[in-house]
Amino acid sequence: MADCIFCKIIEGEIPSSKVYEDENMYAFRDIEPQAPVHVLIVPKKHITSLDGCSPEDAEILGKVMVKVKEIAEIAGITNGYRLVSNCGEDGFQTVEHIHFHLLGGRPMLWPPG
Ligand code: DGP
Repeated sequence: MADCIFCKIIEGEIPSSKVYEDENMYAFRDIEPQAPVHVLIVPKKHITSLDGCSPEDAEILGKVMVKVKEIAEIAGITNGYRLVSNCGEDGFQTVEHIHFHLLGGRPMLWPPG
């Protein structure tokens, strides 16, 4: 997607601090970390959000989910984490390419606010 910032990061047109990459996903450090460890896990396919995904995306999204624990380990998380996908206006989604925030390195608050 030509004007998508995450597509540009995946293509290497915008620099990022890579944590993990395979044929399906790219994970990198968030530029505005909300926790001591804050990684964005982004499917390489340009899906806009959870609202924008379709049944054909189930395989790739499943592959992301089963890879989370490995990415957490690579990122240095040792005591649990939170995985968040903001969706739409009330979800405070700011980049319209589906992504999962992997947050760790401190106890998380609940409810999240
Ligand atoms: P969300 O608000 O859920 O759509 O999250 C978007 C996240 O993307 C936000 O935490 C900041 C991060 N972000 C935006 N632009 C860049 C960038 O150019 N590089 C990196 N590393 N992160 C970015």
